[in-house]
Amino acid sequence: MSFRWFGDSDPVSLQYIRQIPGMHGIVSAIYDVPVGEVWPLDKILALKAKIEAHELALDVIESVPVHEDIKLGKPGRDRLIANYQETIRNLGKAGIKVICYNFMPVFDWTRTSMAKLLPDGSTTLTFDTKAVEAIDVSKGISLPGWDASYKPDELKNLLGEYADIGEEKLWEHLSYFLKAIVPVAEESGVKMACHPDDPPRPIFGLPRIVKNRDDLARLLSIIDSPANGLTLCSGSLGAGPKNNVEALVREFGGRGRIHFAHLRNVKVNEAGDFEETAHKSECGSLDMAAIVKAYHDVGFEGYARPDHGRMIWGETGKPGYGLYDRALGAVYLNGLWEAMKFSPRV
Ligand code: DNO
Repeated sequence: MSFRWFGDSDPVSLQYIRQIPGMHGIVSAIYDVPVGEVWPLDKILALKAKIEAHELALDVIESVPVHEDIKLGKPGRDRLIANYQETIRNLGKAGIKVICYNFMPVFDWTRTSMAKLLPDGSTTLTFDTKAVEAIDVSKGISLPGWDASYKPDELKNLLGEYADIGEEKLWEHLSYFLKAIVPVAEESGVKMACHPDDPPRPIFGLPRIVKNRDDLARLLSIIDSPANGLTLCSGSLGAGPKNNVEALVREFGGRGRIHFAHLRNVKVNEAGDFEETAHKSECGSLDMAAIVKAYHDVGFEGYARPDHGRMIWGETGKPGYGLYDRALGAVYLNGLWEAMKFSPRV
């Protein structure tokens, strides 16, 4: 069990994370190296030492971001890929076991509200399909969490560059990237773990290719190596009304290709609108016990994290990444996992 921590600026301290029962490790990243540049070994080692001083492990990195020029297949990509390879080598030298990344054009996870007030007084992240469709991309995109990420012109240019990149082109670019980095990950003793698209569908006319069972199977078939694996995010995939997360765990976990489990619950409707909920099965649409059981049945030995949580008990901080609800989630998930010892593997 692990917990995401955003470094020294994170309002949640390592000390508090350490106090969560059954907490083994931290999932983090180097945040002050520009996307596309090499993560120096000394920075990685310093991060690791800081975390280990709190008796926590740093085995998983989330994420090493992929530069847009790699996703766009631009001529400069070879230099950026060489840098990515060097970062993988450095992470391997520091003993990192799993690197999470994603291949979503322009936007990483996207929500329409970062703090929807729920009847019990907690707040949560939500996604409303109609609100996203109503946005006129040509006039600029204002979305919570993204407002300050790009200057309007920069965003316009970037979206323009993606105009001729359909799904098949994006697959080609992913494949080019994986063929270059997976052998380096193998040599470095590191496993790559692609995070699915969140939400699992195209947004703003941008292609998205890691959305469902067939996409995951296709990604894994590009290179049939354990170093080419998945971060299976129950909340992201679970927001696709047709995705069956338990079946995905059985299929891809059974093949030893899930290295990192993101475990959270969502309440989702037919249109694909969703709200992030507390972890317990009855709170959302996903049967968390069945999902954890599937991990147990396939003999999962990878890493997990409670992923997001609501904001409860008056906490303020980074939406989705407060201490309290994630801690409750971690303990709930550890409880389910411990109870699996009474459950035969099927
Ligand atoms: C959201 C996260 C994602 C994830 C990246 C992985 O909270 O799960 O931002 O870190 O997509 O590359």
